Amino acid sequence: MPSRLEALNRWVDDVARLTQPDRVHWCDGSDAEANALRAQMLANGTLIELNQDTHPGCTLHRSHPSDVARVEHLTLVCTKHEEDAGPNNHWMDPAAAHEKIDALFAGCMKGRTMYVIPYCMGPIDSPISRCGVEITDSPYVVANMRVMTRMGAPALARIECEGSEALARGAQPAFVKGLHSIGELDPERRFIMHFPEELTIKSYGSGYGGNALLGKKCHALRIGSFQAKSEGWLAEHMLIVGIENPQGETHYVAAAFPSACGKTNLAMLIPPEGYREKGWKVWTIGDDICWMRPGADGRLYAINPEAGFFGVAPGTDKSTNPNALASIQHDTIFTNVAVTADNQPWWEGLHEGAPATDWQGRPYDAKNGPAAHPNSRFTVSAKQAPSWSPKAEDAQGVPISAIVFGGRRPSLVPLVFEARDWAHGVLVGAAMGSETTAAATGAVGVLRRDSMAMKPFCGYNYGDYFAHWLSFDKAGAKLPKIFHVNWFRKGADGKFLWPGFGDNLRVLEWIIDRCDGKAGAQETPIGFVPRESDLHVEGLALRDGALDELLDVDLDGWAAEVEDIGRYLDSFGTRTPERLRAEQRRIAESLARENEPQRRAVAS
Ligand code: GTP
Ligand code: SPV
Ligand code: MN
Repeated sequence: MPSRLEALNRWVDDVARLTQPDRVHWCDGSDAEANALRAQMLANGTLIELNQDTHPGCTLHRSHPSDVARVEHLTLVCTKHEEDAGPNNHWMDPAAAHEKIDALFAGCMKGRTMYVIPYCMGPIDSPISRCGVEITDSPYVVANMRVMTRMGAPALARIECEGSEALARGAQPAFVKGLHSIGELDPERRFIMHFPEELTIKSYGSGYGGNALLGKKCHALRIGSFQAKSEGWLAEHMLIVGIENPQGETHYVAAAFPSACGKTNLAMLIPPEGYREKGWKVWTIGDDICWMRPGADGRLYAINPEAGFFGVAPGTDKSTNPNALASIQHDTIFTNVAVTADNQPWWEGLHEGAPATDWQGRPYDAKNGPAAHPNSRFTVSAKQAPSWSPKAEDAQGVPISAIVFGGRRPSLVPLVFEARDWAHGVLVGAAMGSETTAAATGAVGVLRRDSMAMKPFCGYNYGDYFAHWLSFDKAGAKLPKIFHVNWFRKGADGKFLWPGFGDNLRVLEWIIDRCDGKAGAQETPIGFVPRESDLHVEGLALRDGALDELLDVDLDGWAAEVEDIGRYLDSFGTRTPERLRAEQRRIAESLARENEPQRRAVAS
């Protein structure tokens, strides 16, 4: 069923000529197609059937042991001018990049089937949604894209319709073109190249997650952020969650945390018992990516461009994320988890069962490290989450009341604080830092700046990106308030001070009440911080002094932090907006003023 759109057929023909597959298959997204692919993958070992009595429809995929996470050092942004990619990206000249990667693609699909996957990111009828086509030689990618995106015939129809409209206007069809091959899975020849000016992605040599499911990070964030800048919207690495209070009012919150820092968990949070009894409910709109734009009333409206969750398995348990655990009991693809003796999926942090076979298929032996890979994942349709919101299918999106930034900060950064205004909030997002996690290859636990949790995903110069964020502050705008949270503060004993998970609702409640002008706070140089009495923590088992520590603003520590933030802003040179530098100076001066009386007191 090739397309009626000539530009699409021509590109598919060109790719087939380059990669030389034995067959070309256009994916229609039907059940019959999915079942046939699944049978084929079970037969050749790409998928392994899990216990069908306990986990009907569930399968396991073991990726190549060297191919288990995103590879940031081989992820490139290829803009005409190097400064447009910025120091936050690895850059290559577009012509050189095409030449280099096309040489790898040449003949790489011989003996394989080439799948053409038309997909839509976002509800199929939403004006905020955008379409793409991924060409891949991996049936595992097809199976995942079917869960993660609106894939198949309806997406193709939208691409054709938009393409004809564009041609009628004298413009070119504007779907995103993604070309992917697992190649020979050689880590030395593993490139993920983005050509934002051409709406093109080329990924070679990986079959894993964000490297291979091109609708996700490559399209919805790297190409998406670039499109968003030129069209006046935002493509962000954020969850979207609805918090319904006992009065039945729902506030929507968008939160940016780096990879493996708690987005899926917060998006599916179950309120603590006392809150549940009073009638609090939590609704999931999205767990990883948020596209938002100003509506006619000046508020920001958000959609989740994805249709499924590609979630971190380790740590998912009844006690931490019961909604996620309930979602993945059937019709789920597991990648790189361990299995129990009776063939059920297993990972570290799951309290039921014990591992018999590790993620590489070896008999489990603690000497080999964790049974499940720390970045092992589940792929599941969002519809399977008990907390899935009907509003997630709304073409107009949901209005955002608060934007939250956060990362893994073992020290210094309080549990929560509120920015004074939008410009201060943009600085708070730009200055975000977090310890690295297993979601990308490389060292784990190293503190790095990760502005708006977009370091690996911003498809252009961070300086321009900060300016784009600031540009939303204009007449008539009713922007969300901006906050920063830190669930990962540790005490002297190295243990987390805050219980996290469901109890994070206590912090969200304060955030929402601040938006409604109903909660108190103390003004400090870094923003508004709740006093102990402003948070509802009755009955919560916190260690002695923990809350005091969690809400403390260490002026000396912050003075050093803000100085470092200044150096970080300087690293983007003249692209960093002056407004942001002024904000940084304002906070540095305010910290110095606050410190002054203390210093004098110590001296006398
Ligand atoms: P990506 O899919 O990589 O973007 O990750 P994510 O941000 O969705 O992270 P996720 O919610 O999957 O959490 C990753 C890890 O952090 C899991 O092992 C969780 O158990 C743990 N985690 C999540 N929320 C909390 C929290 O509130 N406190 C603590 N201590 N750990 C948490
Ligand atoms: C992340 O790393 O932020 C993820 C997983 O959400 S991946 O799709 O592999 O990028
Ligand atoms: Mn993510």
